[in-house]
Amino acid sequence: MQSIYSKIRVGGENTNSVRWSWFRRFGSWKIERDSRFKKVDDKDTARFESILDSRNNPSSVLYQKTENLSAYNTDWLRKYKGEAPVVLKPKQTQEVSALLEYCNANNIAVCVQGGNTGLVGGSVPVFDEVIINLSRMNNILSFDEQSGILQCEAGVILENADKYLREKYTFIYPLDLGAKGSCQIGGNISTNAGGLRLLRYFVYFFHSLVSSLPPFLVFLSPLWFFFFFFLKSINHKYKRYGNLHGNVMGLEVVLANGNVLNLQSNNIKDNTGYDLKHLFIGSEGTLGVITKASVLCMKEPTSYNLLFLALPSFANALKVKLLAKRVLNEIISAIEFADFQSLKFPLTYLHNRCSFPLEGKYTDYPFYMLIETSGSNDTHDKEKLTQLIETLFNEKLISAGTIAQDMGQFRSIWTLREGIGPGIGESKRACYKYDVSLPLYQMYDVVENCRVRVEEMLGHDTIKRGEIDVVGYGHLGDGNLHLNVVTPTFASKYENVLEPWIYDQCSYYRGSISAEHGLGRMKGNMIHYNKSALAVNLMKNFKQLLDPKGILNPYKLKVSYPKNMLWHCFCLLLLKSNFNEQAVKPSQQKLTAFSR
Ligand code: FAD
Ligand code: 2HG
Ligand code: ZN
Repeated sequence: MQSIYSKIRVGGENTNSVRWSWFRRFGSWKIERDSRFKKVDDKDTARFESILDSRNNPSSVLYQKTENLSAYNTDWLRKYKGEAPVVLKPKQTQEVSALLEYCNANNIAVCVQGGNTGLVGGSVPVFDEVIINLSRMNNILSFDEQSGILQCEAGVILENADKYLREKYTFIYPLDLGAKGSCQIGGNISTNAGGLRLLRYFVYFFHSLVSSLPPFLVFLSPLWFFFFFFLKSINHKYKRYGNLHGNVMGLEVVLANGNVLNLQSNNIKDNTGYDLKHLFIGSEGTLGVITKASVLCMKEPTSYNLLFLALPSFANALKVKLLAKRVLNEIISAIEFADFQSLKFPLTYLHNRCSFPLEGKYTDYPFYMLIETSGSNDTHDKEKLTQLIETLFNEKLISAGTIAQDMGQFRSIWTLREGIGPGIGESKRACYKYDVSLPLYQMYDVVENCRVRVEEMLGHDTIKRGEIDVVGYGHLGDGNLHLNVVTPTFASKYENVLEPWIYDQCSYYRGSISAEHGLGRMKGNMIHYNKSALAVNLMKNFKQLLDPKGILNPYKLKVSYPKNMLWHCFCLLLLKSNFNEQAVKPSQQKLTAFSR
């Protein structure tokens, strides 16, 4: 049994992390069904059937009694299972509105579901919440070539939106991710999904008023000041690299009480009042159901290039990234990295879909990078790439490399990278996924620390024997690491070794415990690792305002403190001291990282 005072065993002692472990063990609470929520009965199902006109649309209401609902009740990782007795599939906004109005009036808890590709258990019920699944709301409504704004329903699958834009207008959707064939536009917006292409296609979205707002104003305390404070914190977090906050121009959202909030817009610029749509981007189905979206899309580049590089060390990857940004600058559209342990999975389990693009054995090189450029003049782009490759070889930063010769190779290399998660899935083992933001200089240290910890806690050679794999890959351009720990099964003996240790590491390095996948059920009550007590309290106020009965995605992304006030005050003190004292000196760490 691990001590409650478990410390970061590798990577330095950190008293703050000790506090966090302590907080988590005693401050977290076991999830129990909230007895305020009604269990669905025949009267409720009769109402659902009438709202969705199920007699004429038989697939709009599905029952556990008569159908196998396990695909809706189980998440992509097969880690979380809910028990929704019924799945509701509305076709239009008015139906979503009527369903929510009824559920709210009758205290029926709801789980909002898009493509169910989420990786933090947010898209499946925890207990018997009814599922509102958006897959039938899949119409593309309009596209304006002049503004580049696409309007569509929330259930449109990402790949379909992108295909439509490419084939009809030679435009592209500004987001790309491995789950594109199943995930939906609404789900992407609700999770504020990152992905492979956002490095480049984003728009700065807040003006200086917000970033210069003095924090002390919040103490004047009306809600709108809190709102500004909230926006300010988003602005800080996403200053440099892209996310959907920059590309979503408008939304239609159905609130918990059934009111339809129309925040749709065909304008790129619109400074009329508070920009409420940002509240719903990344809110993981807890503040409203997104039913429509207006998204700013880009003209399709006419020149694509992809470099695949092999490197001897992660430190070199960081140097390559800097050089690439200098030499390629405006044409870079993605910078990804993967260690060789990651690539083993797609190469072993998806070998019919991807192959290794370099000569020799893939295990010869510890790290790989993908650098994609997209532009409008292939000769110009290739010249820049040639210049970069020469510099990389001259400075001995890379061991080998190749450039995709045609679109076939281009796709095959991307499949190798996008296939890491699905490859792990195909191995039929369990996978603990940690999607974290870290300062780049420390990013791979955390993977190495994790290997040491696994060996220390679960027995030496656990990794060598292949019982456990610890792999690291991710969006280097965005400072986003995917640490995946592949184990034989999901079991507390593994989870206790990894959590809260990994979150403590993020805290220690001042990273984020969720870079792009959200908090969901997995990290629902761990928001305190990254947000101050004041910010969490403000979020709680918004939740209360928009969903006073808490029917939307309960038990996830929790923004409340334990009910006991004394405990609450204690937590606040604990958190406050954690935030003030958590001083890791980046400059020193930078030196350590490079002296190895
Ligand atoms: P779901 O999984 O159904 O739902 C996710 C959350 O959003 C839930 O909390 C749900 O309640 C809420 N939600 C869904 N639809 C709505 C709606 N209309 N209104 C309100 N709330 C809603 N994520 C990344 O960020 N970057 C990646 O590169 C990436 N790659 C992935 C690769 C693979 C192979 C897989 C399986 C997943 C990947 N993901 C990635 C995670 C996931 O695909 C994204 O989080 C995606 O945005 C989820 O969309 P979805 O439609 O499947 O939503
Ligand atoms: C990716 O970048 C996705 O491939 C999935 O965000 C990451 O499966 C994961 O851990
Ligand atoms: Zn990712």
